[in-house]
Amino acid sequence: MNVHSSQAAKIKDLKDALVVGDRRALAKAITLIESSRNKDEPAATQLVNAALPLSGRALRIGLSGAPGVGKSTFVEAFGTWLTGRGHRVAVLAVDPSSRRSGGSILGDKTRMVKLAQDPNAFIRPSPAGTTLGGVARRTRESMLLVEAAGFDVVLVETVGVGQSETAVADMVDMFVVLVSPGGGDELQGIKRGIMELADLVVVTKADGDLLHAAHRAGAEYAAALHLMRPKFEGWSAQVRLVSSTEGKGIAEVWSDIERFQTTLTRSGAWDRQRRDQRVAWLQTELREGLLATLTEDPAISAELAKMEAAVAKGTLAPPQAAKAILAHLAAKT
Ligand SMILES: Nc1nc2c(ncn2[C@@H]2O[C@H](COP(=O)(O)OP(=O)(O)OP(=O)(O)O)[C@@H](O)[C@H]2O)c(=O)[nH]1
Ligand SMILES: [Mg+2]
Repeated sequence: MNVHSSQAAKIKDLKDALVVGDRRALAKAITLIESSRNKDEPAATQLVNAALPLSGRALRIGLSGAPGVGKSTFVEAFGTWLTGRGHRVAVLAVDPSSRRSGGSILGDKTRMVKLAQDPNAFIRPSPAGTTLGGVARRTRESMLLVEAAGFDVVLVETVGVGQSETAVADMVDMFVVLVSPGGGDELQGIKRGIMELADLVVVTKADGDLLHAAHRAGAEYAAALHLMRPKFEGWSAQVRLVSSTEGKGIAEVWSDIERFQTTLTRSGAWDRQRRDQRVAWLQTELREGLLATLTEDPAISAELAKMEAAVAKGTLAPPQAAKAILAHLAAKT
């Protein structure tokens, strides 16, 4: 057997094992696609390809919110509620800011004690990475793997910083923004762009002393959302009050999600969004691949540096420079 076919056999074994619910195989498969080593890339690509026909049947939900808003506690409450109803829940994260070498995972695990031990749940912290693009790409691929492994609800969590919300919104069916009962002040601080991505807003910690504030914040968010153009025809973003610690509002969140799915499925927006996301993913890969090719080829990257210098000085127009570099690329192939 040559090297290629033995590798193909290994990938097939790995895929077969994860499909029948072997958690270690799933973890190993994700580790493989997260590997940034060039030599693992062909195997990783094969694996994602093998998983693709078995993926796509899960409900993909993005969760975003500022640090401390209660994301992990919500995932614990919502996730265990779902597994209690027969769902299999995978939790993935996109967090380019952290190296995730210990501290944060530990923090998450202490907030998700039950879910972390639940045989019907799978929790995977954010892959390490320097660029958001790299982290997001690996999370997208992991999503296909957990779906192939039979998880029917995928929660993708991100901290509300920078561009990570957009990256997550681009890979999920429904985007949920978590906000704290801080109300007015916080509303000012939250970037409008994030609220525009929201299909559902969850006001967390709606319990005890914070209950009143949560109601007030809920009304303010509802008023603010009312002024925004709906993302999808027939669906305006809802606001839900939730107490993860008391388990209140969890069932309502799920019924919102189900109504969202029904509404979008009926209008065709559900499939359209999935299709658009697949094409956008291809375009992202192409863009990144092209850039990598440009910088990896010594001759072209030298040319690129020269062009950049000329563009920086203002002696060469950027479109002209781009054309010249593309001509080099075309000559190469
Ligand atoms: N009263 C109350 N406190 C909550 C609730 N949910 C979370 N908290 C508290 O809020 C704090 C932050 O909760 P986390 O779940 O760790 O928040 P997070 O958004 O995951 O935070 P990061 O991972 O740091 O971004 C903790 O002290 C929780 O106990 C809730 O429903 N009610
Ligand atoms: Mg957390």
